[in-house]
Amino acid sequence: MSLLNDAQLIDALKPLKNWTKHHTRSAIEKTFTFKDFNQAFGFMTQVALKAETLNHHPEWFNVWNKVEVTLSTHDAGGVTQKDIDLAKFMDQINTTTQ
Ligand code: H2B
Repeated sequence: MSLLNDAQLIDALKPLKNWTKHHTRSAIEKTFTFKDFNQAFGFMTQVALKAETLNHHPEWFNVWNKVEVTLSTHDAGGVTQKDIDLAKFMDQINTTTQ
């Protein structure tokens, strides 16, 4: 899977909702805010099952109703279409407004 260059990455982010280039790393990031911990963990559970089928896994940090997600393809050393696809899935199953 090949790395997206800067122009490709900017294009790929356009149809996604509030995903941005990571502030320090070669990655993309988004913070999801849910109603409560159950909603946040339900989201994480759905993503975890999908990640296993894709063999592509998020880096994330959860505190109560917040899930901070970072996506990058470690093997490639940056952002690839795999990250875009997983980000798209997260947006699709997200029940909040972000
Ligand atoms: N997840 C992510 N985000 N990047 C990877 O490069 C990656 C992964 N590689 N999940 C997979 C698993 C790799 O470790 C296995 C061995 O295929």
